[in-house]
Amino acid sequence: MAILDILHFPDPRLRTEAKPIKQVTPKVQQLVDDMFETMYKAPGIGLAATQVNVHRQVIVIDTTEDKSNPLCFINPKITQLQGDTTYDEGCLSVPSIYETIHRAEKITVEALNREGETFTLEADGLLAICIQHEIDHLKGKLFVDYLSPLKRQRIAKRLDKQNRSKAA
Ligand code: GNR
Ligand code: NI
Repeated sequence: MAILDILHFPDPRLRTEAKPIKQVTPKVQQLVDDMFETMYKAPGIGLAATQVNVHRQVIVIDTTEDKSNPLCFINPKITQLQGDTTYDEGCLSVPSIYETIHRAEKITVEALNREGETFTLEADGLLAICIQHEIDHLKGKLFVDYLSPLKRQRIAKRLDKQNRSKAA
């Protein structure tokens, strides 16, 4: 197991589109395990491979407080979207920024699990929001993209300074 480094906005690598996983090999399962460890340590409720600079379609999520529902989505596809909701979203790649974002309220998602088996999940509430947030990452999209250009620019400037002062 290993803790992986998380990229921070406005790092251009966060804009990379993730490619599908052809086969769920032990190496992919190792990535999933490292992503869970990285997400729990952060702590966060979700993590997309894009955020750890791996440009493959892999997501891990656990929205519970006691780490009791680890979910892994490989090659996820949303097959149904229903309703509208808003939530004050944050992102491990956009630290200390929280903004109200509109999303579908209820979704159906199809994916492969850590064993490479297909499953379908209906989700609502925070889980549905988190799945949409993570699938955006795989497309190179961030929650700040839903804000006005001015707001996004201000956030980029602030984080760019932080990124520079942290770079070795
Ligand atoms: O930890 C996280 N919390 C969160 C809160 C509201 C909406 C989405 C999220 S996901 C985020 C972790 C993260 O950045 N995943 O990509
Ligand atoms: Ni995020």
